[in-house]
Amino acid sequence: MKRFLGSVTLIALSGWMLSSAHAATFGPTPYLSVNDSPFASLPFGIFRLENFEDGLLNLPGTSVNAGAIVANPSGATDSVDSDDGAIDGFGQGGHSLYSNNSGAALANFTFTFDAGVLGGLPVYAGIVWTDVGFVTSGNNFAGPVTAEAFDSANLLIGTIGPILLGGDGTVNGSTAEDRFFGFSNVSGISRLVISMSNSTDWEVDHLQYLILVPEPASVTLMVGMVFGAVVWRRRRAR
Ligand SMILES: [Ca+2]
Ligand SMILES: [Ca+2]
Ligand SMILES: [Ca+2]
Repeated sequence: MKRFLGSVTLIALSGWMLSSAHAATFGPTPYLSVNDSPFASLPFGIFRLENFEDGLLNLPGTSVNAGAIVANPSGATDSVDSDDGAIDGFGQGGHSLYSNNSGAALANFTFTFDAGVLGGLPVYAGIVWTDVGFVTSGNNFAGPVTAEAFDSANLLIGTIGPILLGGDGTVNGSTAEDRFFGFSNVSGISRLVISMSNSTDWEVDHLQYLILVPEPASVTLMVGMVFGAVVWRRRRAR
């Protein structure tokens, strides 16, 4: 897991951005790097990104359905473009999460968030669709993609799609077709699902979420800052 360090210090517990709507959907929108995430630059919360570049899904409190495998760099791998060090129209030099057509053959990736580990459920969560290869209906290298999110009571928060993706007609890692799907929910997102109805040979990347609960180290830092300010004021008062 590669941490998105730029957001670690952005901790403000105000939910003002969420107050205008209890739930919303984001995308599908083009995505070549984390800079294309609508969540990464929000001025509050803790943003976490899983780009699979260490070969693992090891984002805290996050799991995926059995059978999903991380694809290593190869001619057929379709990572988010920037993960191989250059936004150049291709993601073959990065890692992605693959549906394992010859093994588990997944028609969906289901990401589950553990509120106990995270200290609360994400209020924003997203995933990037990057490629499809062989299909069971229609034309190869294209198919309908649907994303859904659910709350802690397993109620549907929202649905995006189905939308036909795969416009490049190849499996050679090209990235112009890659699309971000995301959700927000003020009471939390417990599960994020992305699925294809005509393929078990496809890839996703850049699983991401934002939580409003500070980490213990951050709490310590905040408490330390508040304490320091109180001491400073007392000394100044004398
Ligand atoms: Ca690239
Ligand atoms: Ca990647
Ligand atoms: Ca692609």
